Amino acid sequence: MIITGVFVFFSLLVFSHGANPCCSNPCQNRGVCMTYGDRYECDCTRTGFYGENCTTPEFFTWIKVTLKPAPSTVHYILTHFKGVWNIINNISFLRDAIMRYVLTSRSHLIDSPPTYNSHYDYKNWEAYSNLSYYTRSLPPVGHDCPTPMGVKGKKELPNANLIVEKFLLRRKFIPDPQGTNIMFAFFAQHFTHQFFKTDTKRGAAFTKALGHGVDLNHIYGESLDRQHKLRLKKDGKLKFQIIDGEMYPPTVKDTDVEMLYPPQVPDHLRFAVGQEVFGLVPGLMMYATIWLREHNRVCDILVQEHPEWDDERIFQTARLILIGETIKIVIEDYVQHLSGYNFKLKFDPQLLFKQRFQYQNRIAAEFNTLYHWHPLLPDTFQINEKEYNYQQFLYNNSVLLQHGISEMVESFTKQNAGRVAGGRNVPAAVFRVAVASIEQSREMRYQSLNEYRKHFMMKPFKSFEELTGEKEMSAELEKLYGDIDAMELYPGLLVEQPRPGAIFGETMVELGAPFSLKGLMGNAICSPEYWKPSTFGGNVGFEIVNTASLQKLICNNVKNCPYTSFHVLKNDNSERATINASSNSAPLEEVNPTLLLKERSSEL
Ligand code: ACD
Repeated sequence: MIITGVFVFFSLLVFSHGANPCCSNPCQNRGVCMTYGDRYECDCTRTGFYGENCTTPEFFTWIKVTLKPAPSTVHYILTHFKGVWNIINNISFLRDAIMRYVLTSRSHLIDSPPTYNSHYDYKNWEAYSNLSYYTRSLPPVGHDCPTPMGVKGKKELPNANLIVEKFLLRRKFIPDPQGTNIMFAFFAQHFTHQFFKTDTKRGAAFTKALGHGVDLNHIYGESLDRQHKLRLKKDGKLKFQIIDGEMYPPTVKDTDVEMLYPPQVPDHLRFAVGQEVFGLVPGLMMYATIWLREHNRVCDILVQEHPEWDDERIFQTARLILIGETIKIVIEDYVQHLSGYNFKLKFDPQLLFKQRFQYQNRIAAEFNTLYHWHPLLPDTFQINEKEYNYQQFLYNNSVLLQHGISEMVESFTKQNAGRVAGGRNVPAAVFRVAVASIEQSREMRYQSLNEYRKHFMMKPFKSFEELTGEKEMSAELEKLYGDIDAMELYPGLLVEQPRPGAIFGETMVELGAPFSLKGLMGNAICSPEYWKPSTFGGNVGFEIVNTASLQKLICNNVKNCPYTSFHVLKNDNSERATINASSNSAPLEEVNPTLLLKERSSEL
């Protein structure tokens, strides 16, 4: 009786006023829609546009819009003309100016301070201040809208299982044409699991990673309690154990920290690290081990520099150094590789010191969703001569001890990862994860792919054929969704036509780059007050940050200093020649990493 009454009340409320006029997203160019009874108004303040729907450009906006090249043109220029870029890369004021432009133009697309969350589609203090939520770039579609995408498309979205089966599931492994390797895939998974930590008990809208960025909680633990359990309390170091003369993480028994392992895993293989899920894949534990070694190595250096400092200060300073190293590696190795640019990206916080830029970050739910790059995963994992299927590989830390980190690095560097965009490349092993990505996006009431494209300054797709660049999938998608303006974000990103020879389509880069660069450069260590030698224990620590690279991280911490990179060897001989020149057989103590790196510098 009461339930019927409540239903009638809400029905009257919705139908007596007609549908919410903001459901049709009438306000363009980032204008904000607000209802007044049955009417709406667009708030065009500081959008550079005016008029009822914020569609008329002000004079300077008109000039900017007219002169602004399309993202595809910019991408083409950045990925071609290698000779010209080689010159520009060596003229520091030009390289700096371009990098500054990349950073500011990307990060200005992210609202900072953050605005909405998955439960609030209007600005309010709760949404701003409650760090347990992922923020949102676009507010959720109103519950009172006629369709899940607002007003476009059908009343019900197609079955999520069907979408994954028809468009996302791998038929035959499609290697990434940019040559991305498994070393990259595991780095991505390891690195992002410090800020994508959905609080599944509370729902997809919530996060357990309250630092909202690169704070290395995946190394040091999210809580102070976990951190202290992982610390040795001597010379700033983390606890460790030595196996066959090499450093590995301590066990759960040694630390008393919680880790997720199935019951059959024996005690001696229950390694304990900052992130509780890293027992899942040996690739994650490999990186956890490498960063553990790096932390303790940096502590040794700091102790030498500062014999007067206590354990706490050495620990805290080493953490800041590792944060700096991570950001440097992510920009100059990882994003550089993904971009495919001939322009050489640069990590230099000083570039932003005279710009309008906020040193804060809030992880967005959409960033988490778009980062579901499961097509990267291969069908099996190859280490040296041995091939592991998923069942043999998952939760199997014995892989680390059997092969050692050096062999793992060598093998993962050689193995191709899959192409992310273009459709049909998600391995069957993670079928459920892909379905969950779609279902959670719906639970959070994401707006359509085209609304996200507009928000990130791209033209909306006019047809499914324009989205996929082919006829078969696009015809089927059209049947299921009915309208290109009702296409969902996550499946849209994965079926999008990749750029020529690239891992991603346009939308992934144009959405992913702003979230990434804002998140990396918005870190406190990049701010003017932090970015100075004393923050990092002096010039020696500052130099560690400023010269960090993936290859150096490996050389300094892995026996035999194996060659590594985020891509498989290219087919050009120059790369092979430099690697052959530096044989991989010298033990770490005998190698001068700097010399080795110089030899390898043409590829680094
Ligand atoms: C640019 C630089 C090139 C961008 C190329 C690809 C970007 C695509 C997706 C995101 C890539 C990487 C994410 C890396 C780091 C995330 C850091 C988050 C920190 C909170 O043209 O702008």
